[in-house]
Amino acid sequence: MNQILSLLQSSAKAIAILIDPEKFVKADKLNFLQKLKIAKPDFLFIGGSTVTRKDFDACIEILKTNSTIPLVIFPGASHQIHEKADALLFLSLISGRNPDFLIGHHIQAADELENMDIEVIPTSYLLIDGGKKTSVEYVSQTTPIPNDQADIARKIALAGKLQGKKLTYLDCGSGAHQTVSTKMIQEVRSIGLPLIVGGGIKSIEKINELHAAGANVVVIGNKIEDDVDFLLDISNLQKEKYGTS
Ligand code: 1GP
Repeated sequence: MNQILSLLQSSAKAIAILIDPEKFVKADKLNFLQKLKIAKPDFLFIGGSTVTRKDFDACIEILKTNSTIPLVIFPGASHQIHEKADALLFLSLISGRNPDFLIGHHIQAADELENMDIEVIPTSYLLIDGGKKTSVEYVSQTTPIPNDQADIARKIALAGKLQGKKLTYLDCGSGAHQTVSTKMIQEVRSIGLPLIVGGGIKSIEKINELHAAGANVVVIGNKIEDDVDFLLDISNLQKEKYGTS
């Protein structure tokens, strides 16, 4: 039952759209879902720093009813679990030293996850300075890694790999001014785990640049909340990659 991990491992130049349920429930869902169908991203990630269980569950139900794109939980807290999702990134915020985000939320979720038919993917999560204080930094009360310290990021990700993590996620946090640097992507990719990169990515040029540097999956959240038509640009990118069918 490692379908999503295999998909992530074999992904090159993949795109994930991040949906924050708190914002999604208030948005024009029909318009979003129509454009999502056209864009055909490789993954949908769902999660947020301050989401209620009610909004989270409602969002999963809507997405699973209206889309066949693999749905992956990117949880901000232990209650963001749902058996209709295809997988859950079991994130340890190993760039920080807050025990709640290293192991605390995981313990709270463990029994429920064990009894659920959902793929759980151990993931190293590293918060990188993106030029502004983001919700993740505030909520987790951890200090991000300086953006120019690629070697520190590599060492932390390597330690995560040796602990058994299957993926690395480098994140500048939602709405960051600056994205993860190409140098950091190259360094972290050298440890040999699939790499997800997110935070502050707002253009097709930037997506291409981060893919070329070695990111297996690039995550887009805020940009689509601000401009849903960006999904149409993503559609063109996906067509170039996979052909028009
Ligand atoms: C944040 O990686 C995600 O955790 C996405 O960031 O919302 O800035 O695209 P944006």
